Amino acid sequence: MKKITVVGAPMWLGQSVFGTQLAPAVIRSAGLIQSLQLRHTDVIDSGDLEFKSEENYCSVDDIRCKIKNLNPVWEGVELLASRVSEIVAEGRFPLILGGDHSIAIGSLAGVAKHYRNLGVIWYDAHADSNTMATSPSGNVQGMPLAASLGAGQSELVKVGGYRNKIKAEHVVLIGVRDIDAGEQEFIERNQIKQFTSEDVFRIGIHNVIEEAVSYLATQCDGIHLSFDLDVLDPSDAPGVGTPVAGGISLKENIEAMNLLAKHNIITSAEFVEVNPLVDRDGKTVKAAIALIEALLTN
Ligand code: NNH
Ligand code: MN
Ligand code: MN
Ligand code: MN
Repeated sequence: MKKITVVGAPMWLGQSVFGTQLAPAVIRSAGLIQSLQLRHTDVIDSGDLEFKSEENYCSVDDIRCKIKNLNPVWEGVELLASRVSEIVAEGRFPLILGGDHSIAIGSLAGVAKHYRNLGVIWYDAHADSNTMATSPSGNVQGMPLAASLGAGQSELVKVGGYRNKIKAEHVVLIGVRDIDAGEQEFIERNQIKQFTSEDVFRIGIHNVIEEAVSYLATQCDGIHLSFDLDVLDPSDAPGVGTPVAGGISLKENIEAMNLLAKHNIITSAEFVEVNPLVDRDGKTVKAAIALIEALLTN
């Protein structure tokens, strides 16, 4: 039984496809809170943070404009960092609903304060290890892992008032299959452990999770799960801004969440990148709920 606080982070300015800001409300209206309350006696829904929603509000000659919407994204993730830190300080499990993946900068800033060696399982088709120098898009969505490791734009690196939230040796990427050249270099230089989608097909999701858990469990005093729905095959999760073919099925991902639940090692989690406006038949919303239910079964 966990004491869970759900917080919505309705961000979309970390990328360009309008709609991810609607995910927390849609996921709630599809019954997430009630479903969690069937499994846990102490579930608080603390609502959505209030984020600004105007695009590009820095001047064009500002160097920071190379990063799309830097100011509002930065303000938003600072807010999230404070809220998440409070939740952890209360001894509760933060369940964060994105929003695009830029919010992970805030989640990790809020959580990592409370741990000496926070581990991270980063479930994603992408590596999210770009900096302003390597990003092909300027989207903060593609930078949160690098920023949390201390690389990139100083505002993003210093969210929560400190740098280097996590160490590269405590990160495991799962499901990656669309890595930019600069990211590949970053991953190799930092020796980040990764299981590509090919690895998952080759050795099976069960073995991947077991390996990831034994890699992290001995070194870490907490593990944050950052789950980008685009890790799923687009046939199971069409409602994301940047779908990538050849993903892992919903069934296998649920198995993965069940295993993580069995090991009882996840101490905070976020589910990001659901975009209800490009979803089909609520598939991606329902997938997110099924994954959360599997992770948080007692
Ligand atoms: N790597 C690309 C970029 O940095 C795409 C990132 N998109 C994501 N990341 N959805 O998870 O722009
Ligand atoms: Mn991502
Ligand atoms: Mn992604
Ligand atoms: Mn270590």
